[in-house]
Amino acid sequence: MAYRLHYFPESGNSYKLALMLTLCGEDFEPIWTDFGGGVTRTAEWRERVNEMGEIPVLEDSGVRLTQTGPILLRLAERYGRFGGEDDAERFEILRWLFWDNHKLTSYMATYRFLRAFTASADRGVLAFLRGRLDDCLGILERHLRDRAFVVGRRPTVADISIIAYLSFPKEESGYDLAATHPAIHAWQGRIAALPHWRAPYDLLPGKRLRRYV
Ligand SMILES: N[C@@H](CCC(=O)N[C@@H](CS)C(=O)NCC(=O)O)C(=O)O
Repeated sequence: MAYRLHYFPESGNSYKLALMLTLCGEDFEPIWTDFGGGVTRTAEWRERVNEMGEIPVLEDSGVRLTQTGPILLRLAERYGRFGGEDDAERFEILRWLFWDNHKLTSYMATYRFLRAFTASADRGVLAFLRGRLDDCLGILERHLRDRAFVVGRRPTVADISIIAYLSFPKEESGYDLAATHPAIHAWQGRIAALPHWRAPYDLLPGKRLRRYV
């Protein structure tokens, strides 16, 4: 398989796919994209690359795929790695992928972007998003208190999806999970110990967005 990943380094959604491919022992060609310069908002990019105007886009032997949830599931099936072993596990993986896309990733991506990568974020908006995130992280912390991974006894694409935005430096997110969320922190250690694991900015190189914090 030949993979090309359209990404920008701060994109946790891109990290989900980069990490999955890397953990599966697969290479990909990184295609740095000028997200900060607004390229994904142009009509031309939306017509040519992704009608949804989003990063990441994974080219899989020339076919452009978007939305990390279904892409992760397809890769899990292709490589026989990080998928569910039975119907109950597959249901749980989907349940947590939907939760991550709708709640944790959505709030964290927006909060971190406003907090760290914009010049003057609205304090009221930041406070609202922080409250939503505190709740999401509390839910994840409770879930991980008595289990090693999000679903079952092995890591799955649910872990890879959920952990992505929690893997960037605490200076960006404003969350010191090692200090405040011990179960999440221990789970991060288990994922980081998987063979081939790499940190986000190792897998997603290139020019960064300007950071304001
Ligand atoms: N659910 C999508 C989320 C993708 C997404 O929101 N990507 C961000 C960058 S990490 C983006 O392109 N945002 C542009 C926008 O929301 O306008 C996925 O899983 O791929």
